[in-house]
Amino acid sequence: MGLARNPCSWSPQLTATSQGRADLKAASIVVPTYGEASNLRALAERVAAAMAASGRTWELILVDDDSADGSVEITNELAGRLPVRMEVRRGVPRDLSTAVLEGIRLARFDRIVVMDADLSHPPERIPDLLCALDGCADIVVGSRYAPGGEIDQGWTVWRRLNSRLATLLARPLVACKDPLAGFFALDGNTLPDLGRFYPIGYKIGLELMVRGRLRVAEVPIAFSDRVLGASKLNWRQQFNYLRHVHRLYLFRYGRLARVASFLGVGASGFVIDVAFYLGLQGLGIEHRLARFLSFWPAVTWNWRLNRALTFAERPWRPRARQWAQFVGSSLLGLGLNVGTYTALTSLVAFFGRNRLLALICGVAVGSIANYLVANGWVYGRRRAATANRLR
Ligand SMILES: Nc1nc2c(ncn2[C@@H]2O[C@H](COP(=O)(O)OP(=O)(O)O)[C@@H](O)[C@H]2O)c(=O)[nH]1
Ligand SMILES: [Mg+2]
Repeated sequence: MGLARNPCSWSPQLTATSQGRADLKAASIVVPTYGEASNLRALAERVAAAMAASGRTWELILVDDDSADGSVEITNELAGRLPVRMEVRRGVPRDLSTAVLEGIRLARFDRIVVMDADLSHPPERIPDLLCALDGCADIVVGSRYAPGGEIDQGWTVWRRLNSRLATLLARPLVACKDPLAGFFALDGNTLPDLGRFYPIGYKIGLELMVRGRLRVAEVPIAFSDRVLGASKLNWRQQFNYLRHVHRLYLFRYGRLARVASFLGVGASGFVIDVAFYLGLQGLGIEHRLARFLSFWPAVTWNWRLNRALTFAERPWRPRARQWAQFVGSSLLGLGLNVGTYTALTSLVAFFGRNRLLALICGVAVGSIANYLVANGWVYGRRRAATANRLR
């Protein structure tokens, strides 16, 4: 449900009229933290002031991945005067998204707000998010890109572009102008079993919206960059975001997305094939041998990418055997491709005159066969408990 079509979208009127009954509803505020000691006091105090103004009962749950920076001591001090507690996770991989899921699990109240610790998300807007949630949305996003929302004025062109492109990629998944926001309110009762969520990386809000099939409303916020502490966003997280989005496409668009992914991987494999074919000849290798050799990196590339992307949610299978099966299915596809071309051009006069069309038919037959064998055999169809482990 998008902003324009959504009767629940935030508006000043909605906030004002909801205020009275909303006051009765308590909220748990969940914040993942790692190395945020310098921000915790200001965060707790600003949350406390905002919640006091709204008249709601509240608790602040910090889910920390064992930061060795005095965060626990500061939280203990805050807990003496405010409803703040910290869950310290040890022995699990450090991860923002699973920290948020843990916080949601621990929340005492149905209404849950998730936000960052670095004060990029203004705590003063929490009551507005909660009021909008009292309309008819399942999740209310504190949105930088809804009308009236703002990003930090100091953002470089590169950062703006990066954020816009990443947002654009996720837009077909959910009708929300800021699907990557980390500031949102939801009702714990509308969430499916938390075990059904498999975020890879930072974008837990997107995961909840898409897999939870939540109805979304947006409240504009002014996002400001952190002043203290350091961001944990890195290149690895950005790469994981691409993997995450890819999985969500598979979830949302099913077979269509899988076929598109398979074709995309095949196209990228073709580039590898040509690159090796030309490169090896550049090294002085004879062209037929270069053709034979370039097949292997290309087929290996395709196998690995299909394993990591196209069939990412399929059960785990031993690599060597699966690779051999993939090579077999590729050779079968190649045989059908060339066989179709040969049969059409030698048996059908029309294709004899239009050999390029015969070539296209051959590629189509080979690709369809490849996909069917990969889908039904190489990567297996059966779902298992391991289906969603990360590879
Ligand atoms: N528990 C936990 N929190 C994290 C982790 N990485 C980041 N965070 C928290 O998630 C929020 C957003 O992280 P931040 O580094 O500000 O990311 P950015 O806003 O995208 O630059 C902050 O509150 C961080 O402390 C992590 O691995 N574990
Ligand atoms: Mg931040």
